[in-house]
Amino acid sequence: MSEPVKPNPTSKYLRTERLPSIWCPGCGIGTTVNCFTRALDGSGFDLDKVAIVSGIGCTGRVAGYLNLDSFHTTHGRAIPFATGLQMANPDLKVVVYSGDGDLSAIGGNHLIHAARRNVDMLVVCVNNFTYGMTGGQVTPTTFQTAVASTTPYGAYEETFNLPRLVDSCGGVYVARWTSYHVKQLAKSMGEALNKKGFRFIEILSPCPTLYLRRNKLGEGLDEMKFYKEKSVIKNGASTTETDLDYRKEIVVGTFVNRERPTNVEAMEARMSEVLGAKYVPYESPGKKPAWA
Ligand SMILES: Cc1ncc(C[n+]2csc(CCOP(=O)(O)OP(=O)(O)O)c2C)c(N)n1
Ligand code: SF4
Repeated sequence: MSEPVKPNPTSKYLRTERLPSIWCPGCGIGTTVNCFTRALDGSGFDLDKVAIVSGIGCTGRVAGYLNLDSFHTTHGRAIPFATGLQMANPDLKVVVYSGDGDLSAIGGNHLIHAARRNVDMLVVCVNNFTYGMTGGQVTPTTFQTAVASTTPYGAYEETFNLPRLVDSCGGVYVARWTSYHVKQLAKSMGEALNKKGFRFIEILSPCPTLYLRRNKLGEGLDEMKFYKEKSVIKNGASTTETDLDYRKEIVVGTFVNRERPTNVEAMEARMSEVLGAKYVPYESPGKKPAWA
């Protein structure tokens, strides 16, 4: 007699009625979602208090597949939307989940200022080095010499090292993994979910359809083998030593885990210092203030 099939532990976190997903075979985005559901599974959080926000792009579709309060916002605007959500309801755990183009190109200004202000949110960036959804254009993370639809002779501009950028702006938790590092990624997501302030996890991930194929780098599985061979785990490494180079060593790990007042805490401290007893502590607009 055949054994009963055990339910997949991730199913309860997904809108399974929407499956199969739009992602291509070999795409790394789904693997990262699996890690995220495992992090949620181990967290013990009230899922009614976790909200997920994404912008536009293949990664931006993640919000629609998770069985949480999900918001699919406009391109590059996931962080400001998430900031409003968090300020309106500070009890929520707010997660932004989006692609490298969405977060660091059109949304780059929001990324640096949310990190500077230490807004209380976790930002997960799936970095596939290209604009997947719109046909493989160059992004701020595309390596020099890699080919994109808009750089047919190879990219030539300097690239962002996203962990270094967010660290230098003041993010309190900064990590990089690849979609090969499923155990470490799930653990890191769990750690970051449990922390306050601006947390950022970059995940290097294959886009076989528009990046790997165009650069003659094989299929998704070939890229996973590449990640396995070239990654070096250096937890606590200075982000100045984590620059990436095309097809060279990949430094992964949790680089930053520091404490700093969130933007709301900093505001409270300043206002209390200046106004003393006259200061009425911040209450979210949705709640009645304690004194009313
Ligand atoms: C204001 C605006 N400009 C451009 C677009 C077109 N657009 C949609 S998704 C996208 C890029 C997505 O790339 P990325 O964030 O890297 O995500 P991926 O698809 O690779 O996961 C662009 C340029 C848009 N929807 N809105
Ligand atoms: S185009 Fe690339 S990023 Fe988008 S689903 Fe396909 S493989 Fe994934």
